[in-house]
Amino acid sequence: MVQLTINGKQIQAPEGSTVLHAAKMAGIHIPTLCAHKELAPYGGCRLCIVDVEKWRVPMAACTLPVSEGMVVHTDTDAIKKSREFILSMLFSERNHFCPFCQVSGGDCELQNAAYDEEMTHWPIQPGWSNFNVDTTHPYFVLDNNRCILCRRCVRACGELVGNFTLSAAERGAASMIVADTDIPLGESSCIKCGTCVQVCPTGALIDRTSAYQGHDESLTEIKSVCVGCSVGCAVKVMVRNNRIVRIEGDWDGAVNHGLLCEHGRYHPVADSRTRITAPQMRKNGKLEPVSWEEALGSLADKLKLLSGDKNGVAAIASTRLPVETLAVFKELFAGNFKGALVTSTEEGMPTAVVTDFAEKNEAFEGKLDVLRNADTVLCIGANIQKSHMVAGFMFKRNLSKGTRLINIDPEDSELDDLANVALKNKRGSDLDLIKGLQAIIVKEGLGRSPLEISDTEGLIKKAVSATNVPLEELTQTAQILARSISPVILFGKGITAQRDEKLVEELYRLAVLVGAVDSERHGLISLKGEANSMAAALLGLDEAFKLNGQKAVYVALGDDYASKSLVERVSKAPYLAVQASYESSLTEKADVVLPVTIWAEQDGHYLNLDGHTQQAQKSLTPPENVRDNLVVLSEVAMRMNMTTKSDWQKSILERKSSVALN
Ligand SMILES: Nc1nc2c(c(=O)[nH]1)N[C@H]1C(S)=C(S)[C@@H](COP(=O)(O)OP(=O)(O)OC[C@H]3O[C@@H](n4cnc5c(=O)[nH]c(N)nc54)[C@H](O)[C@@H]3O)O[C@H]1N2
Ligand SMILES: Nc1nc2c(c(=O)[nH]1)N[C@H]1C(S)=C(S)[C@@H](COP(=O)(O)OP(=O)(O)OC[C@H]3O[C@@H](n4cnc5c(=O)[nH]c(N)nc54)[C@H](O)[C@@H]3O)O[C@H]1N2
Ligand code: SF4
Ligand code: SF4
Ligand code: SF4
Ligand SMILES: [Mo]
Repeated sequence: MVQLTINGKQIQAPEGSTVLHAAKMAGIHIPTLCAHKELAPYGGCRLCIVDVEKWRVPMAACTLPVSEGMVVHTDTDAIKKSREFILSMLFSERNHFCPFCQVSGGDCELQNAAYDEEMTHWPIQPGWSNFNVDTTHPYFVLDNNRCILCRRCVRACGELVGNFTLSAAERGAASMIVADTDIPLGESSCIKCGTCVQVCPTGALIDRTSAYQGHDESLTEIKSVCVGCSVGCAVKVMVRNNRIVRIEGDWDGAVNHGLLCEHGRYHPVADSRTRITAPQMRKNGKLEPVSWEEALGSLADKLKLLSGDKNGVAAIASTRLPVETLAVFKELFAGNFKGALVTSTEEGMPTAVVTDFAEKNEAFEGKLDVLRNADTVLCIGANIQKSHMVAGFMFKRNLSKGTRLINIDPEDSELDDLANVALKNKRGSDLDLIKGLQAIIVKEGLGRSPLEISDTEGLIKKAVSATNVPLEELTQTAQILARSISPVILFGKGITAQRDEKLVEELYRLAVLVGAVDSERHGLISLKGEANSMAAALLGLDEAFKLNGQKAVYVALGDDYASKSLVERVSKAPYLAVQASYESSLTEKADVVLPVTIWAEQDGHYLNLDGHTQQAQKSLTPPENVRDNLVVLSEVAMRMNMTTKSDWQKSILERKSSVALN
């Protein structure tokens, strides 16, 4: 600890911390613009200047390390004057005619900083020139005229997202934020995560859908969880008049630390599917609106007739539903129709083999945080450029600093462009490939722990012939992995959909062999699928959905998309009941349709891919005649004279989890 004094207050701060940080800990406010808690200190805007006794010139507090006995002043007349001058310069360099700007009046950090200094005008004559406004991006607008060159956006795109799309072109006052080689944003390498917009302190980067929809002050902020995939990013849903205006990443999020991808930030706001607003029943071949009483009554009568018949009903639920709902769904169908086919829309494709392996071997997977410090990442059967993108950000940001990426995928993917090695193995040849890698490492004596292999040469030969990958590439991969200090292995549906538990077992052995997994590190992670994949697996809702003459099918789809294959399979059922939020080719085929809440209209818990249990909060009031997913299932149960008493917290413990739950 270091002793220093700020504004006469004695402060203790950890060695290596900045004066800005020390002041903050002591409750002393120093104004900033370019600083951001998730970004490395930059010292660009100079707004945080402070006086240090015995030092000749004021210093930027955000980059100044604390030192023993340092005496700092943040609010001397000289500092206040300098701060006003800095702000005046910032205002006069570009077009900051605030009344025309979308963030004016509370949402602009530049304007707020000026008001904090009690400035009413700036004395410097504006000397700016006009820049073009880039409106080519589908989700946001870049207006360099409002830019203060704090470079938060540039730093966020590189340091956090690892996409390196943005940079500053030209020098000094002519500096401009540009995408790639100064091409339109809409044609650039941008992956549309919106992080740059979230960090921009001014109106230079503004969101298309929420612009001019009211100040943040007039929005209600609800903390929730993205249900776009199993990463489980924490979000802040910004609501006005029962409408989602914008979704932001929650900087306090345990998993995502503020980041989101396009699917989390923009897709839910842009969803254009048609809501179902009243229960419907097929009458004379046509779906017609009916009352809840009639729809539920007729459905329960049908189900009662089939009760006890194990081939009477098949039921399938979306893994986007809260765990509370999934647990009641299971209780209703598995409990009431003993032996019936009761599963989830993912049919265990991304999870079944993982959970099966865990049942014998305890929790063997690690937490996503391990990716932050990985020096090598092996992606196998996982296209993280497309799915689970925020998990990808955690290591993509380090690729320019020396972290190596190995991608194993039979198909060409965007991940190949980032990879040091991209192996194009034959589809389904992964078991031979993994064993081959083990054999090469053992043969070359590179293993970090012992592994008994009887026929190394045989396995290596087999790997080459089965995978069609040249020996040199396999050897290179094995050597990179084995020589890494903190490797992590990520696997996805390319592996798990092969439904071969052996694959998980051999990946685990490889992970132990190269030190990805040992007593301290847990660098083996499966990506899983939708938001509650993990919960569905723990509830045992992971069987393949193979119909064999069931007399009725119940689909609890919620707000999920219906896959073509599911629609095909259920369309032959003699009776089809669907609880869904949106019209689709599935609801068109149903005999009874029950309109239910979407993700934002219901409360519930989600178990993300690395075992975090998180709570999604209701942000919107559903349309009048739409009911909660959980309530609908409970009402069906009640009409069948069942009471649902499901305790999901207990139910998920019936199976062993592949990762520690927290
Ligand atoms: N943004 C976004 N994220 C998502 C989803 C989404 O729709 N959007 N969907 C979610 C869902 S439901 C799921 S299930 C997951 C899926 O996410 P992932 O588990 O990453 O699965 P895919 O994206 O299908 O990528 C699987 C990769 O495996 C490759 N592959 C196919 N066969 C083989 C093989 O034999 N061997 C190897 N080594 N590779 C093979 C494919 O070419 C593909 O690139 O993503 C979830 N995350
Ligand atoms: N044999 C086999 N069966 C499987 C799987 C498998 O790998 N193999 N995977 C399982 C898994 S993990 C899953 S999640 C399921 C479903 O598996 P998926 O592969 O996810 O299903 P899709 O057919 O893509 O169904 C999604 C449908 O919704 C549409 N859709 C999705 N997102 C959007 C969107 O943002 N906008 C619009 N307009 N349309 C969209 C798609 O065009 C598609 O028609 O299948 C499960 N069943
Ligand atoms: S949206 Fe994301 S990828 Fe695109 S420029 Fe902004 S931070 Fe970079
Ligand atoms: S666009 Fe925004 S975040 Fe980027 S440098 Fe300009 S003011 Fe800063
Ligand atoms: S990574 Fe998954 S959970 Fe995170 S924002 Fe994207 S879709 Fe949502
Ligand atoms: Mo999935």
